[in-house]
Amino acid sequence: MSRVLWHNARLATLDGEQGWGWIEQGAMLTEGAQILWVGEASQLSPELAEGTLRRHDLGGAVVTPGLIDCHTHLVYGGQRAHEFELRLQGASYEEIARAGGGIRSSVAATREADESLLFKQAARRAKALMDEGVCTLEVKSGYGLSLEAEAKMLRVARRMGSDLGLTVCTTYLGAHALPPEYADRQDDYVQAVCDWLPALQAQGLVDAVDAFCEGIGFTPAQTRLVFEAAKRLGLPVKLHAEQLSDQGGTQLACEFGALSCDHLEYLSTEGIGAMARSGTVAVLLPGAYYFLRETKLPPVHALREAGVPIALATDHNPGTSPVLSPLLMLNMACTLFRLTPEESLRGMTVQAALALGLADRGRLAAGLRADFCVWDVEHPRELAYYFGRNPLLQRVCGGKSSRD
Ligand code: DI6
Ligand code: FE
Repeated sequence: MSRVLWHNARLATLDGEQGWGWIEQGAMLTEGAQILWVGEASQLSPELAEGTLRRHDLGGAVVTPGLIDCHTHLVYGGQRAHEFELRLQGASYEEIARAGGGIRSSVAATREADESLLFKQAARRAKALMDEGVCTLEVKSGYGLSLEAEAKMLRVARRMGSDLGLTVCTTYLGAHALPPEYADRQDDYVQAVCDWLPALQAQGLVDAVDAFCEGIGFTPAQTRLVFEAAKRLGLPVKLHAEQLSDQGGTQLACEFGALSCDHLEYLSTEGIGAMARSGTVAVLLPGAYYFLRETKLPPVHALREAGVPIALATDHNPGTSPVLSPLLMLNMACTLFRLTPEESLRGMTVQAALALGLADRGRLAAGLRADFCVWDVEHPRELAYYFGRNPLLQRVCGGKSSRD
């Protein structure tokens, strides 16, 4: 297999518990989709470099691990700019949802859209994320809410993974909202969500299972049934938890060893303790916080103190976070949530990999996937500093450069 040398690079490997993992005069050797060696250029042994087919002089640019967006709802029909206008006139997100808008309006548009259109629209969004350095993307279902429409969404997500040159992890979010045909039959719907899961898994469409545990979503008791169905099939779980209120969903998710709990603005002290004990990642979503003009901050300081890993994601969705800029999320995590630039970059690399249960990426180290970004900056802290500027020079996913 062909070896490629990337040299004259300033590396932020993020390897190690803390710090940037900075290597001022760095080099990296890749072989196919893997990193073979990373270190000081002067330490590269001639034997290892032997047989190198190509050399890329990166001109002193900064290299970081490829970005990982570990929470998105990228596949859906239509858009909801009209609800944005309604909110500007004073309606709340909950009011719009209870009046049959919100998630359910995206469900209607998603059911209507044919698979090729859904793919085309979702691929365009994925490309926007990739243009800012995303190499790995999680995509949730949850706008189909029938077996066939959920399968359609998940197939679109899988196809993005095979056609676009990035890794896509799929998450089944059947328990996102109550579809109209189940009006006043919440428990029957939850049963259906559980019943559909084996078929979806058998089609290879599900990597993890999520639920929207919220006053306007599903109760912890209903969420438990979904998690039990996941557990029976050996699937990992994650949860939309404590976004608009404290339902105690986090403690439940941690009982099931959840990979992550996401949002967490209303997370309690008990919830934090449960996360620390189960090693569950806290995924913070500043885009939704900003777009809903929330004022209750997630308990960042307490999460940090408890040693809970903190990840960041776009939560791209048509209702509460129509953002397609992972770099803006780095900035907002600092300005709104007071993360440090280093924590924010770790949140979209090292910790985001943990939130997806992926051990083969998120840092620059020998043996990991060759997923990395080359940036036109002096120091990686600038990635969180600028907003509205995209300094990406090239993105390499599985050893393949966006420039080739
Ligand atoms: N993620 C979700 O699933 C809900 N909020 C969030 O941050 C709502 C998505 C939507 O309104 O379509
Ligand atoms: Fe979400």
